[in-house]
Parts: sequence; structure tokens; C-alpha cells
Amino acid sequence: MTSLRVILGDQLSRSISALQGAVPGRDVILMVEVQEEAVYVGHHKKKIAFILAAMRAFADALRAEGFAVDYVKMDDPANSGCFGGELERAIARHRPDGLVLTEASEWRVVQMQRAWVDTLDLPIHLLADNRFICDTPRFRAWAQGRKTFVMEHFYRDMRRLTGLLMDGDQPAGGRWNFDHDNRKPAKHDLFLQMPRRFEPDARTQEVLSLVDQRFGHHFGDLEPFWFATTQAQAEAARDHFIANHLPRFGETQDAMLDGQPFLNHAVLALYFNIGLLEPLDVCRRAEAAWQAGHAPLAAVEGFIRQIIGWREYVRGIYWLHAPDYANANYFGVGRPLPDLYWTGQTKMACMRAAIGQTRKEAYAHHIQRLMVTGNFALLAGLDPHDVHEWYLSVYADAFEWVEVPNTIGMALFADGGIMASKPYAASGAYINRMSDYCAGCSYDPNVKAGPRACPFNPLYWDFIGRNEDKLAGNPRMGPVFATWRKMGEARRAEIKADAARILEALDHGRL
Ligand code: DLZ
Ligand code: SF4
Repeated sequence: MTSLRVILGDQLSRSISALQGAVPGRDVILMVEVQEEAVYVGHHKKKIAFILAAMRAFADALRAEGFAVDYVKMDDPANSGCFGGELERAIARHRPDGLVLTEASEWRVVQMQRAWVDTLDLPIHLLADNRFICDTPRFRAWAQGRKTFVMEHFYRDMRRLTGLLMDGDQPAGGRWNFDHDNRKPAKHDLFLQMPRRFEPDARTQEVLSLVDQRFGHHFGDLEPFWFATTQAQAEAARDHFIANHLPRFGETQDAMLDGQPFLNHAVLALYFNIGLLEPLDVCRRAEAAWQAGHAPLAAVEGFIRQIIGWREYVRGIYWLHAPDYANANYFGVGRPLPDLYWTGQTKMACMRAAIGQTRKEAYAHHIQRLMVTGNFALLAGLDPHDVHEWYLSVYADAFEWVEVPNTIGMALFADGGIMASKPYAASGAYINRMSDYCAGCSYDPNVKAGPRACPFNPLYWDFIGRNEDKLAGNPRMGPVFATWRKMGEARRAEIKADAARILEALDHGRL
């Protein structure tokens, strides 16, 4: 009974369901590099290289265990370029008795897998992805009957379920959430260590040449390429984070500094999301660092919350609302994504920094994504679907299940409030408080009107004014609308005129 076991590019975990029970010498493992996955949105060059290099490394590790791995490279002349075509060819090659698959992480590919189950004349085992703490039925049960899906409530359940940072049935340290102690602005001298970097080996070098040849026109810098591509390297990156950055993770979590793309962020999401690291294992190691006195509870709690709280929660929300979620557009906006999201060329220093480092590293941290590029997209009324495709393509860690809720739900409030209790809209004052960007900007965060005004300022009030019908009833927006209503007609007209001028400049590449 030979089974063909299919492993996708974000399923690179030895413990994944599709590999459980696999027997070397009997089963064949299929992995395919396909053009379609690189171009359905034009992924960042570094992201494509990362996934392909990690796929090749994973195939080699399985071969070292004695498995027969049928690995189809992108430049194989017979490669059909898509999952379906490659599966058909592989079935013809191996004539297996059955197929074993793990459900894909995103709706689009699960539809393909379900179609195979319906149409292929073979027994197919389509198994749940076993790499999450909260499986989809559990999340549905949690969500059922709730009017609002409050992450904090879900997170507490996950703490109880995993036992992480628990003191019996009470949270360690007497509090579930230490955000109050976290999230301070940062100073320059804090960031001596970078994330762990790796020299590309011969296998990765070959992928870099391939990506350069085939996808050289895609967004982003291919080199220097330094991501981990093997499990062992990802584990070294994990250990480096725990030793060097975790102790200060919480306090600098929301800070932004020019020339410091990584600060104390883990830069591990890309490894979690393709399967090179096991989230629960990393959380247990972070907890152990606290127990050993190496990192404060506030930092460790903040980190663990991102993994067992936020990460699991967004996946649950994605599957609860897929596929419509990606098309949500609560505010009914449609300004096309401006060029500056690709070029980074703008006089706004914060946007220049966030987009510039995105081009270079395929990385920006969560506050840059949420409060700079996301906030700007929200205030300027950019088309949510365009914005979604941008985030999905430019970040190495972006897969639809995690990216869509973060973009559509959190950054753009395009879901009308399924995830967030109010829009994450902010004027220049927030960015000025949390970063040092404004000092090097052509605009001034303290100027509210006219050509020197930080564009976030008029755009913020224009957003509030034009969405009064949709937002004024929100109790959390009460103070904002109270201020808005106190403004005189002249001030409102000034805001409107400034916002119109800013948006015109945006459309003409002059902002
Ligand atoms: C993102 C990506 C890229 C660029 N290339 C491949 C590939 O060639 N082969 C593959 O199996 N997976 C790739 N991926 C990841 C898939 O897009 C990802 O597994 C699906 O989106 C999950 O639904
Ligand atoms: Fe960004 Fe405004 Fe500050 Fe310039 S002044 S960096 S646009 S927040």
C-alpha cells in the first residue's frame, strides 16, 4: 500500500499530520515548486527564496531519514506550474494506492484539495492541520453564541488549556495581561543585537539564482539573504531571541526607530508559519526563561500572548469568515493602492522607513504594519482588497490565514468590527510619541493644518468626519466625536480642504 504524501511549502514540519505513519521505502513524499504560488500575488523575492530554499532543505532532511521524496523543481521543463497539474503527473508516475494530505492553511488551496477528493479516483485522506493549539472546531465552539470575539477572553482559555504561565487555575503573577508595563517608546542605545543571520549555503544559493532569473521583476531586494532555511537554523534563531531580546521584548514592543527594523522583535513568525518552529515549544522555552530569572514576566507574558493568543485567534477568525473576509469593505472605499507602497518614495519619513525596510527585509514589525502603513491606508480610504494583496505579497511571514484578519479586521476595520472594538486610527501624535521618525520628516506632527501639517492629522479628522454615520454610535469613539462636534464649521472646512489636497498629492506621487 504505497501512499503519496503531499507536503506544501508552509507545511515543513516533521510532525505534520500528512507525515504521521509514513514509512520509508513504502511511501513517496511529493513536494512541488510551482509558478502559480509565486505569482497569484507577486510575492517579495526574499519570500519566494525563503520558501523554496526551506522546501528543498526539508526534502533533503526527509531523504536523510530514508524517505523517497519526489521533488519537482520550478525549472523542470515538464513542470506544469500549478498544484493540480503536478499532482496529476505525480499520480501517473507513482500509481499510488492513496493520497495523504494535510489541509492547506488557506481557503483557496483547500478548495483545490476538496476538488481532488471529489474528482480523483483514489482514496484520499485529507487530514486537519495538527500544528495549532486551537483546532477549527474548538474555535467555532468558542465563537458560537458570542456577540463579540474578544481576543483577551480567548487568550485566557488558551492559557488554561496549555497551562502556560499558570499558577494552578490563576495567572502567574496575579494578572493575565501585563501590557500596562509594556509598550514604551524606545531609545537608540538599546539595540545592539540583530536577529540571528545565516549565510546562504549552496542549496540556498541555487534558489537565489532561480528567483533572480524568474522573479527578478518582483518587489523587494533578494540579497543579502539571511533567513534560516532549516529547522536547526530556525532553532538557533529562536535561542538567540530568547537569550538576547526576550528580556526587553515587552517594553519596546510598540517602539519604532529609524534604521532599526528589528528592535527586540522575535522575527520568528516566518519560521512558525512555514513549520520550521513549533509555537508551543517556543512558548515553553520563553516561560522557562522567566522561571530561570532570565526575563521578566511582563515580557514573557507579552510574547506568549502573541503566539497562543493572537496567532491562534486570527486563524480562528479567518476560518470562521473565509472566503468572504478578504472582500469586506465596511467603509465602502476604493482608492487604488498608491505607488509609494511599492517605491517607498514619499516625504513622509515614517512611511519611507516602513516601506523601505519592507523592500529590503520582507519584514516590518506589527506597529509599523498597523499604525504606519495600515493606519495610512485606513485614513486615506485605500481599497481594502488592494491593501490585503500588498501585505500578503510583501512580508515573508504573510500567509492568508494570518494576514487577512490582521489587514481587513485590525488595520482597516473593513469587517465593521468583528475583531476590533474600534478602528486603529491615529493622527501624527501617536507616531511621534512612539518613534523618532518625525525628526527627519518634511512634515510636522504638531502642525494641524496647511502644507506643513503631518498628513496623518487632517486625514485623521477627515476620516472621522466622513464616517460619522458608521462610527458615532460606537461607545469607544464617544470622546473623539465629542471633539469633532465641538469644532466649528470653519475648522471642519479646513480639514476637508487639507485632506483633499493631501489625497490629490498622494494620487500624483507628490506626498
Ligand atoms: C508561497 C509559496 C510559494 C511562493 N511557492 C510555493 C511552491 O512553489 N510550492 C508550494 O508547495 N508552496 C509554495 N508556497 C506556499 C503555498 O502558497 C502555501 O502552502 C499555500 O498558500 C497554503 O495554502
Ligand atoms: Fe510620519 Fe507625520 Fe511624523 Fe512625518 S510628521 S514622520 S508623516 S507621523
